[in-house]
Amino acid sequence: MSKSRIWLVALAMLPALCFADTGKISIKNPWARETLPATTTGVIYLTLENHSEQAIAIEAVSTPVAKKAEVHKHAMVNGMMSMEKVDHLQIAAGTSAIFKPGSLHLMLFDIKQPLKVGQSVSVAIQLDNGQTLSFDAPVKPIVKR
Ligand SMILES: [Cu+2]
Repeated sequence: MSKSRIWLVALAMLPALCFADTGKISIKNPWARETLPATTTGVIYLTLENHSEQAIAIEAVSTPVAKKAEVHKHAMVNGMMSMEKVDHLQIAAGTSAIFKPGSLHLMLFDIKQPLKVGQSVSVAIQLDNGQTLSFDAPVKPIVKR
């Protein structure tokens, strides 16, 4: 391969590199927990990685399967495990927010129909930097812990 040809190949790869650069915030392993027929709330777990050099915050969460979605965390209140809404969850530069059972989760209210294994839920997370992260969370069975 001549030198000029190598250079051309390098140029051709540039757009791909630029694309990777905009993907500094990534979603890993999203999943929604299967719901029982009579329940109207659901939960979604995922890992949100902030590979950028700026802190980000979650402004809003939405999904077509529920009327409302919020960031929640579990907390001990007077010796009782409860959960509360987290406004503007901050994710520092170079860190991840791990949403998992017993910890942070995306809470869905007034789901329109039960979430069944095999389906997937589309979710949009709006960040304070103007970016919206859209992804599909496959529904997985309720795991006994
Ligand atoms: Cu919750």
